[in-house]
Amino acid sequence: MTKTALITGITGQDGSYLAEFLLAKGYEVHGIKRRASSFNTQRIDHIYQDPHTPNPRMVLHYGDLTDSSNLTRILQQVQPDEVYNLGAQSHVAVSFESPEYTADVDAMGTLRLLEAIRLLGLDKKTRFYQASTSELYGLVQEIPQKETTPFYPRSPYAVAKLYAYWITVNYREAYGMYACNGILFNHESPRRGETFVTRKITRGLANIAQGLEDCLYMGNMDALRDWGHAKDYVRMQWMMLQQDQPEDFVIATGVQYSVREFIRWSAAELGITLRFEGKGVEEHAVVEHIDGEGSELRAPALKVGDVIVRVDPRYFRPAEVETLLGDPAKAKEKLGWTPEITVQEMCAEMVAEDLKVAQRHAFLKAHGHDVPVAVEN
Ligand code: NDP
Ligand code: GDR
Repeated sequence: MTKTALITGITGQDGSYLAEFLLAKGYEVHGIKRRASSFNTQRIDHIYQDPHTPNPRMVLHYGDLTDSSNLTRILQQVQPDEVYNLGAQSHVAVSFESPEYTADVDAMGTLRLLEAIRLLGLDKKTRFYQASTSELYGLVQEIPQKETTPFYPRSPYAVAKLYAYWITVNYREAYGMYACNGILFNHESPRRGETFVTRKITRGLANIAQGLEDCLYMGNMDALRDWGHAKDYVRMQWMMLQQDQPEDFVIATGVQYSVREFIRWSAAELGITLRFEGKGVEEHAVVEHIDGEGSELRAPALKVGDVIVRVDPRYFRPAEVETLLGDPAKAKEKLGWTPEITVQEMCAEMVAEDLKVAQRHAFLKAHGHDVPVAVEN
């Protein structure tokens, strides 16, 4: 029997990898996309199926997590075996600027979905995955963090996700629903949104190396994160819904690095050795050495002594999460899950992808065309 899945947030990083994964497993995949004034389906265009084809296995529905009636209608129509609630205002810094909207989507949106499943009588059929987050640990109470570590959220985003975490647990306990939380630590990929720190770095440095930008402006480079690859993490999202009993799991690699280290690796992928100088807001990174081999292709715009990374306090957060390190032992023991892609391999993949785009843009610019490289980040 073909299984049917509904993914909120299908147009996002995880949604796109999860949709690919489920299609490969033979699922019929439905996704909710938001109406936007321009196309917002770039991450899933390669798996899009024309609705005119007979029995398409991937179907998109317009919708929004702030709209109960819309969610109810889609659930009623799709009757999914599995719901993956990945939709969210997912940017921590932005949540300080739009706290109420973040709460509406991330907290209330989760409640709306769970309640719609229940009221439609799908609670015994439909399994529910909630995209919970290591941000719940915030001001960490224990190192490394595991399923039993107390939460201490540090942003409107994390507080909203705390509600979503507990309402998922509550619907499981109160109504016997198969509902579970994946407490996922940071995961990245070439499809990562451009304003999250890893992608901002790989894209920014690739652009600088190609002469499209001058300098990368960073916030807190001391922050420590446990970074994995999104492909490994969506596999685990699916595994969590295939167990006999619903349970919550931490998904992490168990190693952490600083933002500064990620900058160093990214630069190294471009053949550049950086030297960090100065302290606090004065800190900056200087090009110390350029690897001769292939440098005319990778970093033609750079020379030794260029300052290409600086600090801009604009990117400091009102309350920071300084350190996150997950303990994925339960996922390994109970589900046999281990990450297959290291953070260094992921960094190399991200730089390679961003370099290709930057090289294309540099070529166009050299031939007199406008290229839209700058973003507000
Ligand atoms: P993205 O920001 O890449 O994707 C978020 C998705 O949610 C997009 O499809 C977005 O649509 C959609 N969305 C935003 N607002 C709404 C709304 N009001 N109604 C419906 N959909 C909406 O996030 P990721 O793929 O990285 O993360 C997926 C989930 O996992 C999120 O819930 C995130 O909070 C959580 N998470 C992520 C981690 C990570 O490191 N990536 C770690 C732990 C948890 P659009 O494309 O139109 O903007
Ligand atoms: P995070 O990811 O807040 O952990 O949330 P992000 O990549 O935005 O930040 C990671 C760390 O890097 C520091 N940082 C900067 N961050 C950004 N975005 N831009 C900068 O210029 C910059 N300079 C330093 C941050 O302060 C932070 O400490 C992500 C999101 O995907 C959430 O949805 C998810 O829940 C968590 O990961 C786990």
